[in-house]
Amino acid sequence: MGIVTPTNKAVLEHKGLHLYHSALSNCAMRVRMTLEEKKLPWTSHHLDITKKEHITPEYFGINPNGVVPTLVHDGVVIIESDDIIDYIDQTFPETPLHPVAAEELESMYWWMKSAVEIHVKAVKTFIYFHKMQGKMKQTDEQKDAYEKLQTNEELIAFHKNTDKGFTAEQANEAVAMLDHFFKLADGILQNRDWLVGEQFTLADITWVPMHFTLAGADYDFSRFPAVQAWASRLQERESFKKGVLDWCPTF
Ligand SMILES: N[C@@H](CCC(=O)N[C@@H](CS)C(=O)NCC(=O)O)C(=O)O
Repeated sequence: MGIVTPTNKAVLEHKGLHLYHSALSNCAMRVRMTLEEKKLPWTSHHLDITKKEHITPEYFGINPNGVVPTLVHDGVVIIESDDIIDYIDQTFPETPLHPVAAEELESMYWWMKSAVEIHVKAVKTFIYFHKMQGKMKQTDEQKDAYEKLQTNEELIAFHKNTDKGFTAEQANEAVAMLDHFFKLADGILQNRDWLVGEQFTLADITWVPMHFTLAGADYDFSRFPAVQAWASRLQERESFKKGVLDWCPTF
């Protein structure tokens, strides 16, 4: 999706980099890590999603899906974490976070798109089932506000589940999807340090917050030792400490 035209025109006045984000959002962690890798200064607009601070007409006027993160750069509004980190990498080319070879570039975008595609069905569903069940209930007032603002069918269906609770069957489907990708990553990481080629890229930045949050929700990573070693390497990076742990020390 990338660049959108906001109906909340106030953000057009933002100068520099402004990030709308939440401490525990794995999608927002990607963006904070990318900003730290590039050593870019940014202004924080923190929204506590557990308190539904993002469910307001003002925020839906910036991000039409009402989810975090959203980046505003000199009045340009960018949504979707994979598009945001790609935008940052392209706009601030120093310290490139992408490979040069076309085949590797394609592979990097494949890992990034795959993560976004499975976000609701696999990552969110697993985490809500194992960690948030019952904790994200909305009051009738919040439900009304959400239904008036939200038009994204996938998110409407997802949030109906957060209220009544996810089933074990949905959680098992989530595990099967996650296993598929982590098994693939484990095979790749047995022979090299990063997901794509020889270089640390946006693919690693996209997937490591998923590792962090899923591990915090007790997804069993002991089955994927090369993924575990990769995550330990990543956790040593300054960008992980500042972009993830400073905001969310434990998940
Ligand atoms: N595809 C979006 C997903 C964003 C998303 O679902 N964000 C979550 C946090 S990781 C959120 O805002 N959840 C609050 C909600 O669904 O109301 C992206 O990659 O940016």
